[in-house]
Amino acid sequence: MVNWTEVDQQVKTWIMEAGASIRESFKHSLSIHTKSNPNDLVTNIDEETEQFFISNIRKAYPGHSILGEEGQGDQLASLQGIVWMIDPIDGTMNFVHQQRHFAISIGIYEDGIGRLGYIYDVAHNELYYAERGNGAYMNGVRLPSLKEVPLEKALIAVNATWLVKNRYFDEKKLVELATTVRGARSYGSAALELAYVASGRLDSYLSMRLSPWDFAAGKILVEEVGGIVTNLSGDKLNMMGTNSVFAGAPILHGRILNEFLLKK
Ligand code: 2AM
Ligand code: CA
Repeated sequence: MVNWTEVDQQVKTWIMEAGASIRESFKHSLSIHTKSNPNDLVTNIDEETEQFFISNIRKAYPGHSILGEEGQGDQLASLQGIVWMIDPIDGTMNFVHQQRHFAISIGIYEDGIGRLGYIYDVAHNELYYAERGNGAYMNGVRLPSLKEVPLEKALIAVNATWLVKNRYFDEKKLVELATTVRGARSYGSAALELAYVASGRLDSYLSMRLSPWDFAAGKILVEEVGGIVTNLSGDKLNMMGTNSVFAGAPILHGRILNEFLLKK
């Protein structure tokens, strides 16, 4: 049996330690490389932070599996058992260019079900976390259930680059949505954008293509405050591969889905 209270205390200690070390790194120059394309960045701090979590998890919980953005974790054949989904720095481009608007994101799943989720806004020292069945919190304060807002009063987040022609989704539907709602924003960190949905700072978040470590923690947070997280077709997310992601309170989620995303 897993002692979730103990795991929770342990993760929070590690996150605070990693966050302090990332803030300290602002004083030093970064080593930046590119991954799949010239705009897909990774730094020595992404790699060192992932390694920090992985070595701690392996020591404390040798039976658990790890899925990490920087590839230092395990190759998983299934989601059986306990799986840690880690993004050491979500929003690496913001980290490099702005030293803010990035987060450490950790989701802990048991047999494919999200148990604990953490999103730490390192620059603002804001820790969002949720435990399945026990609510979601920001710096110890419980987050209320999501309030429904009408479409016309909704503030949504969608990456600006998806509003121009792209190979994943009909951009015209997204432009229509973005110009119907009250406002559209692009923050550049999927984890933070999901934390903002969970805390009511945003009413919905849409992305065309994310990996499990980008949304693992955010999904738990949003669901704990009564929200819905699916792909852009309204289907359940696949926790083992890339997905489009769409989050919001149930009525707003349904309206956006039916009136914009699924519209022929
Ligand atoms: P990252 O910063 O950890 O790469 C940017 O809109 C958001 O999408 C970030 O959360 C970013 O995570 C994520 N993302 C996932 N896959 C991406 C990719 N191939 N290129 C750019 N951003 C990606
Ligand atoms: Ca990421």
